[in-house]
Amino acid sequence: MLKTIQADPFDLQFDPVTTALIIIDMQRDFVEPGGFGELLGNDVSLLRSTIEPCQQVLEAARKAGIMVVHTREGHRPDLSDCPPAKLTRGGKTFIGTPGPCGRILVRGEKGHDIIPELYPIAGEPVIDKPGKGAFYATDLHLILQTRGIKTLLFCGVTTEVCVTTTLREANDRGYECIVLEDCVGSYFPEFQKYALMMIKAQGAIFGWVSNSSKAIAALSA
Ligand code: C5J
Repeated sequence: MLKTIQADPFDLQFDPVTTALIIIDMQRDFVEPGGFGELLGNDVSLLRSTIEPCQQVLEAARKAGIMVVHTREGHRPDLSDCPPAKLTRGGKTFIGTPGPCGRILVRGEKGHDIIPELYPIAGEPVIDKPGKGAFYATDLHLILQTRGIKTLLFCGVTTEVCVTTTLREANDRGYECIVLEDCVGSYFPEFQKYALMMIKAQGAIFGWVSNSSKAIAALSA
C-alpha cells in the first residue's frame, strides 16, 4: 500500500516494499572522540544529536519491514584501495595511522565499526566503501536493484560529504531520495543548512527533505 511522507518541496508517495532506509557512515571514527573526524580538527559532539532520531527511524523502519542498509567508509588494512590523494591531506597522513580506536578508517578496527546505538542486525546489508559515495566501487546498486528498491530514506554523516555524495549518485541512478534533516549531521552548521537547501531546490533537483517524525508517521500510518 502506498504511503505519503510530508516533505519539501512537496509531499511524496512511496511504497514500503520498494523503499530502503540507508544509514551512512555512523561509525565511531566520525561520531566518537579520537577518530578520523576529531583528528581532522572537528567537534564530534555536533554529530551526536543525530543518534537519537536515527535510532527512532531505524526502529520504525524495522517494524514496518522496510529494507535497511548501512554503509561504512574505510580501507583495506594494506591501504591498497586508498588513493594517495586521499591518504595525505595538507602534508599529514591520518588514514591507517594508530588512533585510540585502532588504525584510522581501516576495516576491522574498532573505530571503523558502526556505533553500538545503530548496530546492524542480521539481514541488513553493510556496504564497505572506499570513497565518499556509497555507489562507487561497491555492490550497493546491485543489492538495491535485486530487491526492486526505488525510494531511499537517508540518515547518517556527514551531510555535505558522504550523505550528499551518495544521494547525488543515487539520484543519477533513478532513485527517489528523501533526506531526514534531523538524522543527518555535519561538523559545520552552515554546510548542513546549504547542503539541504541544494537538495530540495529547483523542484527537488536531487531529492526531498523531511524529518524523523514525518518519516515515522508515514512508516507507521
Ligand atoms: C567524511 C563522511 N566526512 N562519512 N566522511 O570524510 O562524510
